[in-house]
Amino acid sequence: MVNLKYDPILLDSKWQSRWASDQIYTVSNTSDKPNWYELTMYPYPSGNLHIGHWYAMAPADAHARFRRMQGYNVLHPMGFDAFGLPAENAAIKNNIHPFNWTMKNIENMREQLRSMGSMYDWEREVICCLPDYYKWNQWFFLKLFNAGLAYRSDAPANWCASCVTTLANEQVVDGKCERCSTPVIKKDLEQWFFKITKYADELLDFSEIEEWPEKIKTIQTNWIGRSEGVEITFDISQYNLPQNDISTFTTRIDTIYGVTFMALAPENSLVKLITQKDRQEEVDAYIQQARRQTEVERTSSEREKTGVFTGAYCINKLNNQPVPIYVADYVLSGYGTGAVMGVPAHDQRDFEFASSHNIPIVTVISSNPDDISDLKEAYTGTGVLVNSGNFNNVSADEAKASIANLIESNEWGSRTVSYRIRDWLISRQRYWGTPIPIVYCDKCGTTPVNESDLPVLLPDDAEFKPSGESPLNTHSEFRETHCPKCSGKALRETDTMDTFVDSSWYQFRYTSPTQSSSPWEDLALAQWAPVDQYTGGAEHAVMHLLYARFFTKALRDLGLLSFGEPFKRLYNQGHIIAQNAKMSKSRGNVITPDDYVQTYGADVVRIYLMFLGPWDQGGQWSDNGINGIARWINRVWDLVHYQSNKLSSSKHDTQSIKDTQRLLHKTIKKALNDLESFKFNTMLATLMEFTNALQQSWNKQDLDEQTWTNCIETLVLLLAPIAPHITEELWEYLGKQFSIHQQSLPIWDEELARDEEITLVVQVNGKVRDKITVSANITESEAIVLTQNNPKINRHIDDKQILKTIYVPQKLVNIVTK
Ligand code: ANZ
Ligand code: ZN
Repeated sequence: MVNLKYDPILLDSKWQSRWASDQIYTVSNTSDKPNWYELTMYPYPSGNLHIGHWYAMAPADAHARFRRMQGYNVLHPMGFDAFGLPAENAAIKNNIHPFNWTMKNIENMREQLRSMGSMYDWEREVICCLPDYYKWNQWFFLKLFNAGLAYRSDAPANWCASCVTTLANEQVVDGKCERCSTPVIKKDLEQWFFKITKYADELLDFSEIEEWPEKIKTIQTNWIGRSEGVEITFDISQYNLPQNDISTFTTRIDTIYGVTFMALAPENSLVKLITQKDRQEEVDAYIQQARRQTEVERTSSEREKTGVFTGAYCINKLNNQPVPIYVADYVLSGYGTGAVMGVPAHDQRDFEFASSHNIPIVTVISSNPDDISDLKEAYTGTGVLVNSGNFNNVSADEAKASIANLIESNEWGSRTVSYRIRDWLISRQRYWGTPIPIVYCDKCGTTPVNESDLPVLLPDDAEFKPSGESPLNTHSEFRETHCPKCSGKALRETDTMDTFVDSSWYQFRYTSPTQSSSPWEDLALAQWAPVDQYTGGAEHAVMHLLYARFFTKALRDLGLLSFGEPFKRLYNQGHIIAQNAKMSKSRGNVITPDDYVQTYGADVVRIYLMFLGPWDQGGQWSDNGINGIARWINRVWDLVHYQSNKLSSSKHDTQSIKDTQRLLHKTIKKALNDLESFKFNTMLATLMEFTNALQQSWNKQDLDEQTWTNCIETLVLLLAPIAPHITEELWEYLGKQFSIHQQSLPIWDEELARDEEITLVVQVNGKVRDKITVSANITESEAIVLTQNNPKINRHIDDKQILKTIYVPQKLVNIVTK
């Protein structure tokens, strides 16, 4: 452990209380400076701020501070995502009310966040479990309901038996509950949904966004999963059923002549109707077992493609061929029409299915029509059509268009677009969430609560033990109510909302968090929103980040917002690990930031977190590393405390002064450009080089006082966003005005920041062939590459063999050839 030259605990608390009493972080909605809204994802109040929180929040705070010193009026608020399961689970386990548990945790975490030296304006804090916040969740719900964007439907929902609640599709990761990893099963339930699918196309359009990681855009794009194709019907009129056709969605209508079977999802309602008597038993048994499989199992490419024949046939309208109809669980009920036209020759799943069920495999696309040999796997490439009637020898691309035309003109189907994304299921069968403001009346049906009756308060005395039923169901005082329309007896909806509803609009609430007559004050919102810079984890790609985009667009269409994207720029930080592994209690490698803050103070922890790797890639915590930072901070402390007035004027060296000035301006330029783009680690490396150079100069005593002071002040200013406490202390020591955080950043002179340039003479075999202007810092290998790529030199060495290259630093390169 490295001893610091100052008392970090004293220093932290000294400046934290000064900042608070002087209210230097209070943000006004209007200012003569331009506004900048920089937001970091708010934490769940789990009780303790862990190192992951620090890793997300300290660099974000540094960036917001940087923007402030750059001249912006910066809003960088903090709040708590306070509803949700952990509170309820902790409550059940420890017999403490979720409200009390949550508020106690918030109190603790607020103190920890303060200890970080953050610039949050606590008067803007948002806590979602308080009625003055969740009231607006309910208000938005009613607006969405009235606009047809919130609806109730009976559908097989994702059910986590451990969390005893339904989950949105986005919360099912690899078939498991995103929270607790329990395999998710399907349960038929009446649930509330938000119609995110209505915005599928718009959500694919990122043009209103200024700068998001490509990765997140790709994940969202894939999640939405837009496929253009054709919905085509196959004739089943011979069975005299209510429907005369089976409809199926395909992206490969060019393969229509290769259809040799039809496969229905086990859940497809047609299965019951079409299955022939002698097949009934086998089909029923198959459906039973399919229901027990998770979606991941069903779609796994590893798994054998199972299925059974229904005994029925449909007719391919293009060639009038009968096609046997199977039930197969690799066909999903939630996608397309829940039916697949099987083309084994050109789809691998179909190929495997056909191979194990003795179904013919007919090649209809070939890159070499003269040689159609047996396939060992599906051919998914392009080519021309074969075995395809009138379309033989037509290219697959052309055939896609002309077959679609033929189908449309015969009314056998039409071009259509399929999406993978499903509507957002927002009902949760748990207590600790926003009550859904709906009443069920025998006479009037599903009736929204009157806006004037909001909020529907979450009763604080519910029996919130999980039973699979909503806990509010057993709270008769809550449940039994009167119909808003007819005043007759009616029952309240007892499900609560997914907490992702809360986080879909919290970014707007910070602009006017105490507003009571509307979710935000329009004028305040106009000053700040949309968020200029958002930072947070990439794991939210298809949940929070997608939901918030949807919400913003829906609210825009309701006339509540004037823009369609919540976050203009997004930056995802990486993860911090320890001992080469993710931190976890069971591994025993959890780093507790408080311990380090107690030893080294907040600044050293902050600097270290920003230094240990590129922020977007994360890095590894090491005690050695933090000691290195402590040593460096001691050196900075020393540098600032050297008595610059004692620099004797006799030793000044003009060249050293010139060099130092150049280094100073280069340092400012690099540091600020790095800060701008979140490259904290290289920014800090630059400052470290700078301190080394200053130390050497001090040892040589070759600078004048003015240059020295200038360098020292600049160093402290540049470090201020990263290490707010020690820089405030040093700023005071330098006799400067409080607060350093209200100062402007140093500016660099582009001319001075440029590398000094020199002229290199280039010779070939001793003859001068060119003179080139290069940076004075050029290395030998850089110089050689530069000369060899120079066309004037090239012609002299083109066909010759280079024997050697002589390099005289700062002067010349001589290429010797044979
Ligand atoms: C025939 C065909 C031939 C297909 C071929 C592909 C290749 P994407 O691109 O993801 O949208 N499909 C349609 N509905 C399905 C369902 N409910 N469950 C499982 N698979 C389904 O996928 C579209 C393709 O997936 C469709 O195009 C269909 O198979 C299959 F050489 O139709 B295709
Ligand atoms: Zn009624």
